[in-house]
Amino acid sequence: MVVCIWFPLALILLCAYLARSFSIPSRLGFGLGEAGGPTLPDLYEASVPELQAGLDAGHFSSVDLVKAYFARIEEVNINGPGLRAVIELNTSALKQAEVLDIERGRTGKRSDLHGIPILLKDNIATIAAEGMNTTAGSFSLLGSIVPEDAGVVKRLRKAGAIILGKANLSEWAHFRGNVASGWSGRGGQASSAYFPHADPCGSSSGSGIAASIGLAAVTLGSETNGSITCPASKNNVVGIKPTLGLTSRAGVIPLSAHQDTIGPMTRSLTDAAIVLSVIAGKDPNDNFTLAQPPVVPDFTKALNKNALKGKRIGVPRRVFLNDSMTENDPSIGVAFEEALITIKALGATVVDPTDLPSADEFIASGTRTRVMNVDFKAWQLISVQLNQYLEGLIENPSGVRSLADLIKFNDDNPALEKPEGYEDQFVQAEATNGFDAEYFATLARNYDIGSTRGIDFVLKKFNLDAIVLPSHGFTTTPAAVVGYPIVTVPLGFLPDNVTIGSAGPETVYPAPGVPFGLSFLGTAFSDFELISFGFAYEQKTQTRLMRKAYPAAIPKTQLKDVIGKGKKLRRGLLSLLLHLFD
Ligand SMILES: *[C@@H]1O[C@H](CO)[C@@H](O)[C@H](O)[C@H]1NC(C)=O
Ligand SMILES: *[C@@H]1O[C@H](CO)[C@@H](O)[C@H](O)[C@H]1NC(C)=O
Ligand SMILES: *[C@@H]1O[C@H](CO)[C@@H](O)[C@H](O)[C@H]1NC(C)=O
Ligand SMILES: *[C@@H]1O[C@H](CO)[C@@H](O)[C@H](O)[C@H]1NC(C)=O
Ligand SMILES: *[C@@H]1O[C@H](CO)[C@@H](O)[C@H](O)[C@H]1NC(C)=O
Ligand SMILES: *[C@@H]1O[C@H](CO)[C@@H](O)[C@H](O)[C@H]1NC(C)=O
Ligand SMILES: CC(=O)N[C@H]1CO[C@H](CO)[C@@H](O)[C@@H]1O
Repeated sequence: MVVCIWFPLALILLCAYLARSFSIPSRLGFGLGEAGGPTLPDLYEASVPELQAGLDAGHFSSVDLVKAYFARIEEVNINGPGLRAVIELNTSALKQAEVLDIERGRTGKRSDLHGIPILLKDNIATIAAEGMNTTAGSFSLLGSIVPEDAGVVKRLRKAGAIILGKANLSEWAHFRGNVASGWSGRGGQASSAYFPHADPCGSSSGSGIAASIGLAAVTLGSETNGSITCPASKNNVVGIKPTLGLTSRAGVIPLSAHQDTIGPMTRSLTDAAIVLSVIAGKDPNDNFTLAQPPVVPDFTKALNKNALKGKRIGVPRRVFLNDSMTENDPSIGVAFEEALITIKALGATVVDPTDLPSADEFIASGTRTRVMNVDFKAWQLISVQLNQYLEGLIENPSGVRSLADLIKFNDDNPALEKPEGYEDQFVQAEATNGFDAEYFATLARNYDIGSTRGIDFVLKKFNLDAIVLPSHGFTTTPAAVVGYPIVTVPLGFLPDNVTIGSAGPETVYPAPGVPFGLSFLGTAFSDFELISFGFAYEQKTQTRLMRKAYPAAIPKTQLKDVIGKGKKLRRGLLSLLLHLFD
């Protein structure tokens, strides 16, 4: 078309006419919107299918998308409300976007994520040669050279996704004792976009915040115990904590091989299903993935509005819905009861109650020692795995190569890695030694309380397809200890008159308007079904857009602000010419 523009007028008209006859104009970006240009999606909410449609039609390019997301991050990350959701940007993202745009034009898109910008939690490794660090938020890993991309990153790259940058997190995925959620040494204190300084939850805090206001098209988080579910819930987005072994943890800074999972955090289940379909699959570098079913489902096939029809959904009330134990605001319970009515209206049978025989064993007080024991044994594993990760680095300028080094680094650098009493868990993990009989007994007991007398027990006893709970409280723990999936979707918002509480030195919770989610839980590899149930609920209720982020936290930059001026002129001229042929 560039050629057309500079030819004599007659030829221009001919070019334009031919282009129109072959309906090329819309592909090249001359589709006519209200103001003579195409209607561009609002990046606050834009879904992956909408972005793909615009990219395919040539209304904008991936370069435009990267520019727009960079500008949106610039507006609110350190500036403005200072949400501190993003820790680092990928300096080669623009260049990559250009290459992917050209490829789209020549040979079409590789996948639904072709040219789509994604933010990764900062514990997911990306090769250092391309200029980004992988640090879990800690200065002790700044400049470290990882041996290779994380398994999920390899898949994203192959699918043509653009790695936009790294998201802030609760440092070391919250393995820092009593430190506020969303705080890391490198990234500072992140906060939710729904109330100034609100606790974003963690540890995938930045991923949740970034997804909630469109700082990227989609994001990835990781969960060991609640770290996708809770920040998804508190930031009004969808989260999928996949079954352990569905997504590879290779190259992800480890906490527990028996609990860690990587999953999408997005504004809709449609986007989450698209991302999960790309990142799921076997990886020889994470042998837990070898146990997954032979074929990775196309999770977008689960997006069925009628999926709850004829299904049986259980409500495990004891402990999990007892506010005096969960300390959930009563408004969450009220919204949950309404959700049950919606689920019934969608054609499901709600079986209520379906208590977990092991319920009391998840309470933090009373049987605290038991839960602590579980944690302690997880720490034993961390001491092994984290040491392996640190030893496996090709280079680490801080010199940290073991958990012992890490404890020393933090002690030596209080100004960077400051919070008082932070290293309790590191010290305790370091104090463990090897896998003894008690360790294996604890694993067995976890399986017992999570599955045998937990989730699988009630699924079988009441012939259920899934169980449902508010996403806050102890909800995530039974699934965590046995590696079962959770799908969380927006459920509601704390009322405006809620009493503001403190969540840390710089954060508040509860606070007015802070979102909360609804979790669907099931057995191993029921991810597909849970996605379908969440989708039916999401589509029926459309809760997410019932409340937006506070005004200062909403970035203003849109695609129209970044689409190249030169291109705009060309587009304008051609639009004019095309009108002549209408
Ligand atoms: C990553 O860390 C190194 C220091 O080791 C720094 O030079 C580089 O700028 C960092 N990358 C980014 C994108 O901040
Ligand atoms: C930057 O983005 C490009 C495009 O996705 C990707 O190939 C590259 O690996 C990214 N850089 C890093 C450090 O992740
Ligand atoms: C993975 O490998 C380890 C030893 O390398 C082994 O103990 C474990 O059972 C394997 N897990 C699976 C799921 O194959
Ligand atoms: C809720 O928990 C409290 C203890 O914190 C207990 O006294 C009460 O009986 C529980 N309520 C129900 C309905 O189980
Ligand atoms: C998981 O998180 C919940 C909620 O923060 C907590 O009560 C529980 O003790 C944790 N469990 C484990 C095994 O880490
Ligand atoms: C908030 O308002 C609701 C009704 O609008 C009321 O039921 C509730 O008690 C109020 N809560 C507080 C903390 O004032
Ligand atoms: C991308 C970005 O804004 N990164 C910032 C994250 O926070 C640290 C600490 O304030 C800054 O140094 C980075 O520039």
